[in-house]
Amino acid sequence: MSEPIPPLVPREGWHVLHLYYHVDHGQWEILDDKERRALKTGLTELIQEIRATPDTQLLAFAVATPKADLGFMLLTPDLQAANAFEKRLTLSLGADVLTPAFSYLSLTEGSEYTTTREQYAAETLRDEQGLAEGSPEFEAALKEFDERMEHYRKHRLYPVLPDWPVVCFYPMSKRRLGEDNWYALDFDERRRLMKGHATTGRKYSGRILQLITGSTGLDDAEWGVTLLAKDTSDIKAIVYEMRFDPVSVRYGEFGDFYIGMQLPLDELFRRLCL
Ligand code: 76R
Repeated sequence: MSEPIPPLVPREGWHVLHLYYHVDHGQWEILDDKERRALKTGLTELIQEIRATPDTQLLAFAVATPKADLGFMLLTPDLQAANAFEKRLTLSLGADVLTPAFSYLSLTEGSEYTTTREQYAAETLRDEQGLAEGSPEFEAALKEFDERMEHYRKHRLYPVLPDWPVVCFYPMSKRRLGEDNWYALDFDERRRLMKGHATTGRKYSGRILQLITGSTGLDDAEWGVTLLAKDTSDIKAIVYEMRFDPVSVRYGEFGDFYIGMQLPLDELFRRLCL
C-alpha cells in the first residue's frame, strides 16, 4: 500500500476556499427521480461529513444573481483535505451538473498592523489617557488589552462564522501604480492609514462580520474579503463608506462581487430547482 499523504497544514491559520457553481439543468434533467434523490442525499451526507471534520466549517448558499447559482465557503487547516473536498463537491450531483463559475483560495491571517502591547502602553495609555506607567489603572487597562487582543487574534486566524444569511465575497488588491503604490509606503504610513480604516470598520460592529483572508501567491488578488450580514443594506453601506476611506480611495482595487444567502440544505435544493 502506498504511504499516506502528509497533510498540508499552514504554520498558522486555516485554508479558505470560496467555490461558486452554475447548475446545468440540461444535465440534471437527463437523470431520473431516483438518481436525483440519491445524488441529493449523497451531497447532504458529504456536507455533513465535511462539517464534522475537526476545525472545519462549510457555509452553503444560494447566489443572488446568475453570476453563479450555488456557493460554498470552506475553512479547513489541511489543503490536501480542502482539495479532496472540493473535487467531491464538484462531482457530487453527477458529472457536469455543477460547473465551476468562480473560485478563490486564501489563508486566514493575522494583521501586521495590529497594535502591539508596547504601542498601546505608550501611545494610548500614557500619551492619550495620561496614565502613569505601573499605576493600578495602567496595569488594569493593559490586562484588558491583552485579553481583547488574544480574542481578536484568535478570531482572525481561527474564526467561527455565524449563520447570518447574507454572504458577500470579493477579491481585493492594493494598487501598485506610479505614485499610488501601497507597497512603496513605509510601515508607519501604512499603519496610520490602516488605523483609519479600522475605525470606519468598527462602526459596523454587530452588523457586519468581516473576514479578511490573504491570497498573495495563492490566487489572483491579494486578499479575499468576506462580509457576513443580516441585512443587505449593511453590506451596501459598509462598502460605500469604505470607498471614502483613504486606503480604498487611493489604493483599493476590486474584483467581482458575489452575494449569496446561507440556507438549510433542503431549502437550498428547492431554491436551485434540483
Ligand atoms: O481586523 C481588525 O479589526 C483590525 C483592524 C483591521 C485590519 C488590520 C480591519 C478592520 N481591517 C483590516 C485589514 Mn478591513 N476591510 C476591508 C474591506 O471594500 C473596501 O473598500 C475594503 C474591503 C472591508 C469592507 C473591511 C471591513 N481590511 C484589512 C485588509 C488587509 C490590508 C493589509 O494587510 O494591508 C483589507 C484588504 C481590508 C479590507 N475592516 C475592519 C473591516 C471592518 C468591518 C473592520 C472592523 C472589524 C472590527 O473591529 O470588528
